[in-house]
Amino acid sequence: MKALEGIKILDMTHVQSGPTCTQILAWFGADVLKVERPGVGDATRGQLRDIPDVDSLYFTMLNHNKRSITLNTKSDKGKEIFVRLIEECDVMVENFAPGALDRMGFSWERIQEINPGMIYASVKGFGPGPYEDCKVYENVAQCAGGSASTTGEIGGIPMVTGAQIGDSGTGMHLVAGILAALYQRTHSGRGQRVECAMQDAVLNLCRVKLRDQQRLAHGPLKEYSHFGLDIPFGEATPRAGNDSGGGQPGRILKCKGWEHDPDAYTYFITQAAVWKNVCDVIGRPEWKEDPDFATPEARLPRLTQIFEAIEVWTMGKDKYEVMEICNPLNIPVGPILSFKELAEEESLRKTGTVVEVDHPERGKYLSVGNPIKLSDSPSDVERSPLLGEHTDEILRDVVGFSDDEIKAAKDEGAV
Ligand code: CAO
Repeated sequence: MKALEGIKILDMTHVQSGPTCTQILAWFGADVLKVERPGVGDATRGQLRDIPDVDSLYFTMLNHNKRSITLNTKSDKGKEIFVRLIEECDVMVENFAPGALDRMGFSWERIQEINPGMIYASVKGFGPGPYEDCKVYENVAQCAGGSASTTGEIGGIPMVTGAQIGDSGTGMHLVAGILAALYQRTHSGRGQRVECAMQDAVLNLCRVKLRDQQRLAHGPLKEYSHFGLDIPFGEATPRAGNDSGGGQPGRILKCKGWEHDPDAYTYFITQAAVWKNVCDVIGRPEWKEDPDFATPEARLPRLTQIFEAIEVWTMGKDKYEVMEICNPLNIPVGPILSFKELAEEESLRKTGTVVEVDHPERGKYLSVGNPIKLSDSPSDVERSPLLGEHTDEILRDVVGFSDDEIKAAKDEGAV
């Protein structure tokens, strides 16, 4: 048995945020029925294609372990089938533009009438307020959720980050809400509405920046590079390059080969508890007792000088050597790994975090498997469905249609 075996998900999601959520639920063992418009499907099937007429990697990497049914939920017959699916499913997940499901005739009130046990989960760009009707994509959420204003070089323009915190980040938040609602339903017997706004999810992931915003009222943020460089703080949490977001100062430093390898860098944290080890490793034993360097407080105005000295040492080692030397000394460091290196990393293949999947039309490709490991419910990654691949099967097994009814639905263009 898988953790969510027996749970049926009516998957009305598209693009990235919603599909991330339902893919995790599928990996936990839920039966995810992805509803797609006949002849069209999820827009990402055709976006950023690397092979002509084949489902894109964008689609395949976000829709593993799901079944696909095509259904025109705006036609009369399609609505009738949709009602049957709502009756049969435990959770419905959607990330359409605000109001799209209401316009189809399926408001939350109507869904509750059809199935009082239904958990109805939505991603929207913004929660209730001035922007609630806006359509939102990843980078808009990163900007509106505080990430962009706090990411980038000191004095530089706001930057978005490669981590899809707006889309996949919100999808992961929604997973947590759905699982909590499923658990509450075991006591209450009732479904409920689960809502997650992309702005809120990004803001949650940037929680420490709101911490710093409030600390600013009480003086400079001494762990930021600005402090040692005498750069004045403004009214808001600033962009801070690669400064550590926590209480232990850290920076990205060059390693051997940086001149020709764009990823020959390491993150290096001057953890207070192992400061003496840092001094020994970089060949500055005198800093262990020097009052200008011996305590974390004394080091704060001198962080740039300190990291420059550490970088002289890291530039003589490759990023893996830095890791091998520092790890036994409990000095936290991390090599900057490229996607080429991650794709080839054997340990990630062994844990199923990076998997090779076979697809009937595109052949073999790499994907990221389930990053959440359950000891009693391992995740096997199965390829994404072709558009409408399981329409007949779902109409028969879930909706309860006979072969004649399936044919009639097809003739009407409902599926
Ligand atoms: N049968 C019939 N109609 C269908 C259908 C089906 N199976 N599936 C979808 N549709 C219809 C919708 O009802 C909608 O119609 P109306 O505009 O008439 O209501 C229409 O298709 C398009 O839906 P949409 O407006 O959601 O799609 P879009 O491409 O214009 O916008 C997006 C995309 C992502 C900006 C928007 O869906 C959105 O803001 N979603 C919420 C935030 C979000 O998740 N953003 C992340 C996107 S990346 O993960």
